[in-house]
Amino acid sequence: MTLEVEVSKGDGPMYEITDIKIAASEMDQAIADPAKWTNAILNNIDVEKRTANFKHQALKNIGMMAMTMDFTIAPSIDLSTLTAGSEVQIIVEMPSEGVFEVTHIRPKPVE
Ligand SMILES: [Cu+2]
Repeated sequence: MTLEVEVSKGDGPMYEITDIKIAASEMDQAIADPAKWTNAILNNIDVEKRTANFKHQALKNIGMMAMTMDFTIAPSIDLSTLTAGSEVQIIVEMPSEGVFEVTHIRPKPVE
């Protein structure tokens, strides 16, 4: 991870860090592409199994038609931020044959 740090000279002898941000990585650029995201409804969450059931629209990157199914949830996603019944957008990847993992999830943007 690359950090960008903004430093300013204060009134006295001290320098002050006035801003820190994470430099845009390739993944950040990928998730900025609206075509990567698929609309879905989060039906329910199984916290113990780290799976969730979604009604999802077609997932072009893995060649899957629209349906309702369970997905594993990537370890980077905090399950406490998810709300059953909410309209969301997801990015799904297939790390191995037959394994479907939600790698990113966000609330559906207001149109
Ligand atoms: Cu599916």
